[in-house]
Amino acid sequence: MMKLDECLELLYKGQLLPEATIRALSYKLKEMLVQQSNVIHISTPVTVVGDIHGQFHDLLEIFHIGGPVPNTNYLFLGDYVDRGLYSVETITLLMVLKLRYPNRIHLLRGNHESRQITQSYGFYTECLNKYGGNSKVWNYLTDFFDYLVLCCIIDDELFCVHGGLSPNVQTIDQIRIIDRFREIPHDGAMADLVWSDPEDNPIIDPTATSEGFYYEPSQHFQVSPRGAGYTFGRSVVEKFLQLNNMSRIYRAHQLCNEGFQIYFDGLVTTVWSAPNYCYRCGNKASILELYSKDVYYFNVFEEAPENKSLNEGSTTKVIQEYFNNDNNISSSQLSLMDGFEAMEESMDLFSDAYQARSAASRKVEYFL
Ligand SMILES: [Mn+2]
Repeated sequence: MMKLDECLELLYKGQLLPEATIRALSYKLKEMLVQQSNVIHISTPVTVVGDIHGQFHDLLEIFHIGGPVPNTNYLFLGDYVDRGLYSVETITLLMVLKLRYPNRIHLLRGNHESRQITQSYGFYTECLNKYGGNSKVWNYLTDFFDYLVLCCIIDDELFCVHGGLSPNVQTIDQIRIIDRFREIPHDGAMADLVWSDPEDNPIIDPTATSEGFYYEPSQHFQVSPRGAGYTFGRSVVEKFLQLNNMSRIYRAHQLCNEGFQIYFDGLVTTVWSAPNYCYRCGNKASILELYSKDVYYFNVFEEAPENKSLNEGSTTKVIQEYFNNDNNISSSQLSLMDGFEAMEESMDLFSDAYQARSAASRKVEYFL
């Protein structure tokens, strides 16, 4: 097996590791993580990072603005893969850093660290594309995902998780007894922790009479528009924090235009770390630098220059070529979305151009 520092050298240059090395890394990490509780405890100072989604150049930018491992401690909140073009590079770099500096970097599981989800949102295809049509690397990596921890508690009072709370979880001890070494289930506590979202917008009902036009935001658990997990309101959060002697919740999982979003007067904060998400959303990103439990700084950043050249290069060109070559339907009759779907039928699924275009075509509102 390659030495870890040799792996890091290759990865920081953007190169791929050999299949056998990824197999060994996955095995070693599983050995390490099987020893860890579902809920790990760490201390400040630590920098909290939200979704990366295969945006490898933006991950390098995070280490640039936030400091490299091991000089800075990091907690990643999950969703390392899918959608971006460099999920393999992203997850393998984080894996090697975890093995090399196990106490300096911690990785939680996101809803995309799943066999089922990665088959639909790009990671499976990317593994096949980068490893000669062979799915072994995807198998090694998704087997490793089953060992990732679910939650982290910082300084005994900041609760961190990818998605949010669950109607099946009142106490943190109930999280500790989940059998997490498995694919993420469709429902139940483990699914909710990686899928749920806070909700504090008033619900507007256009059919209501004038005095009942604005409904109070729900205080409780509601069905999620994502089709998995729940949305949860302020009273759910207050009850959970009080019962567990926690002061705040940090989570990721939702795109934020400014890179972070604060709910319920600061009881819940979303950290989002994928700038210009899918190379098209135009959003900022942030990392949350926690110096102590009450002293922190949102380090906001924009996309790495490499993404811009990617965006102006292959994606735009493919889109233009598609419309230029289309003789049957005038482009004005096609919405851009329809055009992308029609195009997917005839393209090489493993090409970077396909991946870039398909990432660019996805909706973001309720994406998984
Ligand atoms: Mn997510």
